[in-house]
Amino acid sequence: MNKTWWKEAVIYQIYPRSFMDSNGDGIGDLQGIVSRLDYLKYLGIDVIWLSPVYQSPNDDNGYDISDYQAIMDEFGTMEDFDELLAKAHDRGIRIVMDLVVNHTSDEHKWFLESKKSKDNPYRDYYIWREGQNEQAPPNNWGSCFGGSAWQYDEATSMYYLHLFSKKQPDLNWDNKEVRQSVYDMMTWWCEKGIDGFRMDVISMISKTSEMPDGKAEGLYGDFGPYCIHGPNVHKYLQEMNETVLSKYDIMTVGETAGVTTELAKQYAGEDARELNMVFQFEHVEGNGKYGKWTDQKMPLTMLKKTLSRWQRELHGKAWNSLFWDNHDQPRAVSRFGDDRPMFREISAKMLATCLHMLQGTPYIYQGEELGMTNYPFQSPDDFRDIESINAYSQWCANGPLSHEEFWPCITAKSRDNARTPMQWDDTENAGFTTGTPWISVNPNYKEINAKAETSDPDSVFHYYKKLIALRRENPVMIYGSYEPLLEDSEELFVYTRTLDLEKLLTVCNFSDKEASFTIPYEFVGAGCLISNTENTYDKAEITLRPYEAFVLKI
Ligand code: TEU
Ligand code: CA
Repeated sequence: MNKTWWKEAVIYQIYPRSFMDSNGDGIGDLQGIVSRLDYLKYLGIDVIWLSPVYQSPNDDNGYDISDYQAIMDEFGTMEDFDELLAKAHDRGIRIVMDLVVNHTSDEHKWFLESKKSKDNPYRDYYIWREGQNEQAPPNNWGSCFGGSAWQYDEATSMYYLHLFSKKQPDLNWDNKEVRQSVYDMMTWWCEKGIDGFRMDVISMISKTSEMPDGKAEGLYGDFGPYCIHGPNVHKYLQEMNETVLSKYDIMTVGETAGVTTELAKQYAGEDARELNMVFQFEHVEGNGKYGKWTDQKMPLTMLKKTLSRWQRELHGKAWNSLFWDNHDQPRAVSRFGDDRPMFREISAKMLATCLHMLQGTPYIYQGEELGMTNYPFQSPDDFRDIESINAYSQWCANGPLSHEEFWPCITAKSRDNARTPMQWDDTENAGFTTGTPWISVNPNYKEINAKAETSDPDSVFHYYKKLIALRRENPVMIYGSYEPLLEDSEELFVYTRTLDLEKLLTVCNFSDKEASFTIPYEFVGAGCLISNTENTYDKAEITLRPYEAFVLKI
């Protein structure tokens, strides 16, 4: 297996709007990030993945871009960006940009032109179709954010496709000029010195030319089979790789909803000449009660089965990215751990151990390193995210479910859980802003914040710091092969990693009960690399505390 810097790196995701506000307008910004670079350096991360900072009307918080080569006014200027890049580089931290090119904003100049007339030079930059008749869109597809995936446009009496909000029209990747415009833009950023791209829904860029109705469960049909991993997606990514990516020492990670291990090897195989790695979602999707909305936990055996399959099937062939959460997911500790005060810290450390000992590049989402939790939503008015607002309306206010039925599901999964402000200290608004934050701060900031945790050696923060440091000293964490143990246990997640003569045993108790465990013979008496308790592991028969985790090394 080739050794590369991005396999050895730990990545930290910043959602700029919620990270740090420098000027008191309640919105996080680039100077805010600059002011916290030393915090990130102290944590020890190698790379920042910056969620979109481009000009945007913010229908979907920057994932609707109106100018790819300008910075969102609220976040600062291009000078601020250049300063951030330079100061990150000074500290040995690389910056990976979010590349959102499945769609643009409807306020992007390409779309403003495109909708003007059928013969506009930009017409074919987007996906326009005639309706089936006066009232009906071209087909029954529903958008990810509710409603039809087609929007009627009066100027030319045609519909355009938007797999996300109607302010996010999908680009037509079958148009060579679209592809060239995107590659030019990417080259411009690479020339600036950025260190890579996280590619938003990149598995959706190629659509089938026939667009039949999709299987409908509710009002709308599923576009998945016609738009995800479409006919030319690999061709376009290879072209992108040849035209742009291969010319720079950068890393790429594709967000590829619905990806299987087989497809991942095509997108991100060692010799694929497409991407370096992909985000897979099997372990965070599962089957919801109402679409994605559910308050059910995935059984541990299922979680392990999924992660183990990805570990084994990609080993030596493609590279995993490892994550529990991001800006679209609930908080890791609330979802996979236990955010009750008595268990929050220990379960957050357990989850960190479990993830960082797997093979792949770990991604830490801002605040995860503090064990930040889901938000205690009180009413639908608390939501800021378009997905949650639309879902509440579609399923509940104007739909089949009662508030009581839907509320536990939407609050468990709302993307706003991840988007509350970073908790820096115990002063007003958690030190995030001196103004009024754009989204409420989690009321638990007095206990859970960076200031308290950086000064407490036993904190979740210091545990992450230690895990990151261990990665530097233990190539087996990066390149070792993976073997699961106790696959049928609903309490314990246990696996080994092996590289030449080095071997690690990772044991994690995912339950709130004690669990007994027999340390395999070869590890009895082995050294302990890390543990989230003060326990020692020199006897074979042990009893793990609730959420205990440890790693032994021979
Ligand atoms: O997400 C795409 C995606 O497939 C989903 O995870 C989606 O965000 C939603 O949660 C489905 O329930 C990416 C971005 O990460 C997300 O923030 C954007 O809203 C979306 O693309 C559109 O750009
Ligand atoms: Ca600001």
